[in-house]
Amino acid sequence: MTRSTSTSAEPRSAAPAFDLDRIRADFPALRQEVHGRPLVYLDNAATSQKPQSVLDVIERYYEQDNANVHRGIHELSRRATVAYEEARKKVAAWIGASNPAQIVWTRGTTDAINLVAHAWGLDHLGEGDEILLTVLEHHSNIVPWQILAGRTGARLRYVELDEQGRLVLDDLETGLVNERTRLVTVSHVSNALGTVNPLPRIIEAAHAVGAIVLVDGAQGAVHTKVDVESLGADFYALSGHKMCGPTGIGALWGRRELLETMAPYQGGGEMIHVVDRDASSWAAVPHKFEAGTPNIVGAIGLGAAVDYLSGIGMEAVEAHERDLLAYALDRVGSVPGVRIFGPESQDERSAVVSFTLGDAHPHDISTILDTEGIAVRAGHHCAQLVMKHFDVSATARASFYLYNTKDEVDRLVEGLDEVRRIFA
Ligand code: 7TS
Repeated sequence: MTRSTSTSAEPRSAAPAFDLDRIRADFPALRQEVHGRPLVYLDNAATSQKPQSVLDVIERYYEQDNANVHRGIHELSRRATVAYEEARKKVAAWIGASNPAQIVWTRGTTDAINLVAHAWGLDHLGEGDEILLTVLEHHSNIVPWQILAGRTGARLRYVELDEQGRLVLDDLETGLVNERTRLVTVSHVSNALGTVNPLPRIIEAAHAVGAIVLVDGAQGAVHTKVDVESLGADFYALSGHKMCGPTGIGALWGRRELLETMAPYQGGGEMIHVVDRDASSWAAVPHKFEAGTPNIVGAIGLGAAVDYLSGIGMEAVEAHERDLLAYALDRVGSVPGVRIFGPESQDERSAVVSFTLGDAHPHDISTILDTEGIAVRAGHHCAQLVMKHFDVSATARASFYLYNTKDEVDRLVEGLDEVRRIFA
């Protein structure tokens, strides 16, 4: 993640100043009490809250424009189609893709990864080929490849982690990436630890042996400005619900030559050119990968989320989160008995604090915090290989977003003091 080193006194962009009170007021869900206390929502790596502008766009679509896309000549269908395709352009611009046709709508990151595993993997992998993953991955960037390996005879290999939860990349140069490697798949940012992976080095090593690279961007584009074209990966996957958009929508960006030569993922309406009795031909990219009635309102809602985040400016979001993370690492780290997982250098981490507290089980930590109105996630975070690496069954995880405050970090720390009292 590129970090801005400028201070808040220096103008960074034309975006308006970062006004935290105004931003919080945009999110209705933040204005509630939970168990009699003002909600402190620190489970943003799981999903983010939604601003009013996104909720309004969804409501307006159903009230006024609801129709199926790409099929009707009538006015409502025209409006729905225009809004749906405009949203695709917004997501493309958001991640630096010059061609919106390279954005395939999916249900989310998981669906995008499965799309690549099926539509690319089944045709390109065989016995003896290697898929390189990392121990840091979310299960959705492991299990699809295991299934694919089972079907094709390909072998899975892993980049290991060091004691700080960073990828051991020196292994890339000593044979882990080799002439048998066909695909390297890696997260931009770890959901379990917040580790920010050095993508350029990984992409360079993969491309040097002719392998393609998929980046799981579920926790990446959410927090930082991404430019897929200069990044140079072959696929980038993201989920709308983690970046202020609705659930059930996400996107896969892919290199055009790959998307064009890949087989369809699913068959059905809208993905065909001509259907005959025994065979059919396919619609152009990206529609070839979008069988059936899509999540129209999801796409439009994600477009509104992109508008919202663009209006604030990702540099400002990043600077705020960086400041908050420094404060949280310091405050949570000073609670007696706390062990924080992940890189020591803040430059190598994103807005996640994954921790344990003495002998308290993370589920108990989370339950006690919940009684104080504080939402954190406890468990393996769909990253059991990471837990195994650190020899723990679970951690508690506070994950931050643009609307979180230092006061909320203080509330978290007070909650942890309560956990300590109970377990003393
Ligand atoms: N990859 C990463 C790095 C993730 O963090 C997640 C979701 C996914 C893939 C899957 O995304 P989905 O939108 O398709 O479900 N991560 C989490 C989490 O940390 N807690 O709940 C979901």
